[in-house]
Amino acid sequence: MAKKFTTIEEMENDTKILKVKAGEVGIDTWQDRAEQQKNHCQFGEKGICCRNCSMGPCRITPKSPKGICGATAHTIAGRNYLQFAAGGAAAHSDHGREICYTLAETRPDGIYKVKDEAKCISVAKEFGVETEGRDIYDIAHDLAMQGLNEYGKPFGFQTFINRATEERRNKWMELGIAPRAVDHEVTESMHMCHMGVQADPKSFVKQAMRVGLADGWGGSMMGTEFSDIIFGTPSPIETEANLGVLSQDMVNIVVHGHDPSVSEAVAVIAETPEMVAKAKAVGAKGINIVGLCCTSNEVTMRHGIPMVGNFLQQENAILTGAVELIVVDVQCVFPAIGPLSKCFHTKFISTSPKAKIPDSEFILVEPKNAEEAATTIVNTAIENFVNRDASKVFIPEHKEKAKVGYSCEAIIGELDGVTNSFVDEPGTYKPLIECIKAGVLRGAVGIVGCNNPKVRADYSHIGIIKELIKNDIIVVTTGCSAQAAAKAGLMDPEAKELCGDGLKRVCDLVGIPPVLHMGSCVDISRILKLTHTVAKEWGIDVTQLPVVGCAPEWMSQKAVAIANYVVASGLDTYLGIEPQVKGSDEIMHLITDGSREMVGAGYIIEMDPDKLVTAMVDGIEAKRTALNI
Ligand code: SF4
Ligand code: MSK
Repeated sequence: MAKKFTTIEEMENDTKILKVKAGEVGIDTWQDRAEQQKNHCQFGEKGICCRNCSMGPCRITPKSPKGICGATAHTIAGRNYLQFAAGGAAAHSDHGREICYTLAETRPDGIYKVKDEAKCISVAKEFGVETEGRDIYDIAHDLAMQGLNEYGKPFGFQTFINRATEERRNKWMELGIAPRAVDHEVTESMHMCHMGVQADPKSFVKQAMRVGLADGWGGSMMGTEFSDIIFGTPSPIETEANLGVLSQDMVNIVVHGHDPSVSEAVAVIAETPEMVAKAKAVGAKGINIVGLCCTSNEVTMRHGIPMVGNFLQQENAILTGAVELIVVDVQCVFPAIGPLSKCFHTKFISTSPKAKIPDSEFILVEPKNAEEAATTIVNTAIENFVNRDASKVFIPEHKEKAKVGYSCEAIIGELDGVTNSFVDEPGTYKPLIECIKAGVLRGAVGIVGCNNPKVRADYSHIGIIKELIKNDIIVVTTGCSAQAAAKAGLMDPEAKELCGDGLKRVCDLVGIPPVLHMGSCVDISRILKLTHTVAKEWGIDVTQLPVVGCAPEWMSQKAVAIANYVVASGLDTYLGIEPQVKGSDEIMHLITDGSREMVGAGYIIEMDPDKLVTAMVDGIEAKRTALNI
């Protein structure tokens, strides 16, 4: 019998029921607050409000076309845009820095170990760390120091740019946007944005690319690779997604945020027989860890821990009344979780000094105390199980099966399994390239990014992905987009039934779903590595690949940093939410056609998801025509 996939309407109906529950306990949710925030300030929307000094704030109107200092709409919008990108690069890269510190604390008998020794050695070699005849932990600790050095080294560029194609590196050098130390790029961006410094629109856009590249090929890539070394490089694994993964009769713990160090420790401790026995002693059947946002992506890729939801589902998870404890690290955590958790028995624990949240209990989790802190957290959840109020519990039944864990290494591993059918070159993407050349696959799209209340939650992600796979375009995805796809069943290998004939054949042969989960937001660095390796193996520039990026529902500063590094890395990026620069036609030109002139790729901005996906398919077909394939 043909599989029935969860529809967006079914998900919205679950949300509606949970929203009624919110009303019953007297708490607001994002839907209420989005309504209250309407209509957004147009100066902010257009990027032409400046409050970079106390002579202002200055706002640009036809009657007041310049700020008090003389800054034009182009300077102000460019400055705001660069600040946005720098904020995103800072957040991602600081996450990567924390992972370096975790790597520095790995021990054979500790909670953080070196799980992927081969990757530790190969990455260490890239960083010039001596590996011959040395203990793996000595190598890992030296690598951690080299990684930390990438943040503040006085000279040179990010080490990982050596993974990019020569053409891209030359382009970055020629334009003066090759990424130096991560902290240097963030600081210089903020300096440029200070009152009375940079005023040239093009320079803001170029620096936004540079700080983005420091994120993508620096902080984020270290976050990904070093996490793989510590927690294991993901390989295909089965899991489930959506609110139905919460359990009626187990202790439910939600992990939320981005840095996997906390969630990994919690997952390891929760699996111990002592903890399981404790949970049983309080009447539960066991411990059920589930994830939200990118922390979820990290632990699902490595342990198959179910995904309870994405960004706009964080309140829904608590509203089920079935969550004993939610533990958060950094980024994308609504402060609203504080008052909301108080309406239920849910314990809310924050763990990073960078993200203390009112109405949460703060338990510091650092590499040195992670085991002890995670034990306290899991114990707190177990003890709280008896406080669950059955009359307040509603767990929607919807959940979908998903096959996740497609790191670059895993994709190559899957291709190797069928190399003889295509081309006998194991350890390469050659079979994939041959499929694209032959037209069995028309191309690939990397769909990433958040939810945004400005558009229907998950609607664009799911609709666009369905249309792409129908057109034989394979999808790789990360972040909240990955979770939207998983909730809709698009990561179930059965989703091949929704594909065109070519992609369906590939899914059958390789044994993959048509939508590949590549991880969290920092793991977009995996997509950089994949596309640049494919371009090298194909022998063409990245800009020529029938491959594009898409962020249909983005909202965060991190998304702008990502969009900048994806474009500067040579891939057109399709945005379903407008960047806040509309008040300056110069900046708007520079991030679209202007950037195409500079780096061979740019943004395509379209709020209508149907038109956005049509533009994407046309864009891919145009690249195919240009390649004569
Ligand atoms: Fe106004 Fe210029 Fe100050 Fe901005 S920097 S607030 S435009 S005076
Ligand atoms: S969690 S940055 S809402 S993708 Fe990475 Fe999701 Fe966007 Fe946060």
